[in-house]
Amino acid sequence: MEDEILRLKSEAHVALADLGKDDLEPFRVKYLGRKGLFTSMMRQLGQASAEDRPRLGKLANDIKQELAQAFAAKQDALGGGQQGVSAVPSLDLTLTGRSEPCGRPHPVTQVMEEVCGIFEGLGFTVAEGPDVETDFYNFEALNIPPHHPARDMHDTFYVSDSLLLRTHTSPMQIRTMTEQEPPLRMIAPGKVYRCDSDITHTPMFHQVEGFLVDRKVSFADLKGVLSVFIAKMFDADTAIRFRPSFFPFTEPSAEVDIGCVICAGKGCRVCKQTGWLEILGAGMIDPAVFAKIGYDPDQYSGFAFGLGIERIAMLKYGITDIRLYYENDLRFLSQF
Ligand code: FA5
Repeated sequence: MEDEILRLKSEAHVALADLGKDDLEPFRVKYLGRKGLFTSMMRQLGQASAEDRPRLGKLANDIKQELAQAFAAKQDALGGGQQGVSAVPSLDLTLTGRSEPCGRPHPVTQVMEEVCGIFEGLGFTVAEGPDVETDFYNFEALNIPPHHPARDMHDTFYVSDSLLLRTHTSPMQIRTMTEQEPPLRMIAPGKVYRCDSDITHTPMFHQVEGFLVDRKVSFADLKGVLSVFIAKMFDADTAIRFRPSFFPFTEPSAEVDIGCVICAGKGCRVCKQTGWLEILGAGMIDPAVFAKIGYDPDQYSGFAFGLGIERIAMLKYGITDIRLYYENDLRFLSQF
C-alpha cells in the first residue's frame, strides 16, 4: 500500500507540472476532491494491518497536504484561484485569536481566603505554624497525655516517636500563648493530616483555628462570633446547631452543625441522612491548658474553635464528595 501511495504522489506531481488554467478544476476533483483518488486511498487504509495503519495514514495525509499546497501555488501562478474552490482552507485574518486559558486559585484556597477575610474583619490576626509538629504541641500541651483515649479520635501519621504531621491546627493555640500575653485574638489557617478517607474525609485537609483570650470572655462571645461568621459565609438565615461535645482542651465543648445545603435539611448521602453537616469544633479553653502555659485561669478566660475548610467549601458549592478537590480533574476545578 505504501508503494501505491508513493506512486499516486508522483503521478499527481507530474500531472500538476503540466497543468493549464482549464485543467485546474478537473485536477482538484480527480486528486483532492471528496471522491478523489487520495480520499479513496485513505479509505482503503482500513485494510492495512493495525501496526502499519498509523504510519501509512500519516504518510498519505502528509502527501495530500503537500499536494494541496502545490496545487494552491499553481492556482495562484495561473491566476485561476476561485473562492470556495481552493483545496487549502483560506485563512480568515479578521477572526479573533484564541486566548490562553487562565489559571485561578484552587476552590479550597478561595474558601480559605474568604474565611480568613471574615475573621480578619472581626479583628482577628493571622498566625502560621509548622505542618510537622511535636507530640507536645499537638497533644500533650492540649491536655491529651500519652495513652489518653482522645488520641484515638485523631488517626495520626507519626514521623518519629515525638514528631508527627499535625492532626489539627490547635497546636497554634499553644505556640501563640507561650509567646504572647493576652489579650489575644488570632486565627491560624493551615494543612492538617489524618489517616482517614471517605466522601467527607480526606487524609490531608485544611483547618482554620481561631481563639480569643482576654478577661471575662464567655461562651456567649463564642456563639456571637461563630454566628456572625456563619451568616457572612452562608446566608443570614442558615440553620445553626451547637451540639454538646468533648475536646480535652476545651470545657465546655461543642460541635457546630449547619443545615445541609445540599438536601435543604431533608437528609442525603452527604449529611448521612441527618439534615446537618458538622463544620467545626469549639469550646471555652480549659483552665488546665492555661495552667500548662502559665496564664492565670482566675484572670483570663477564652474560647477556641477549629473549622474544616473543605467541609465549608462542600456546602458552599454543593459538592457531594470531598475527594473531588484532590483529583486534579480540570473539568471539576475549572468550574470555580
Ligand atoms: C478538631 O480538630 C479540634 N482541634 C477543633 C477544636 C479547636 C475544638 C478548638 C475546640 C477548640 P475535629 O476533629 O472535630 O476537631 O475537626 C474539626 C473540623 O475539621 C470538623 O468539624 C470537620 O469539619 C473537619 N474535619 C475533621 N476531619 C476531617 C477530614 N478527615 N477531612 C476533612 N475535614 C475534616
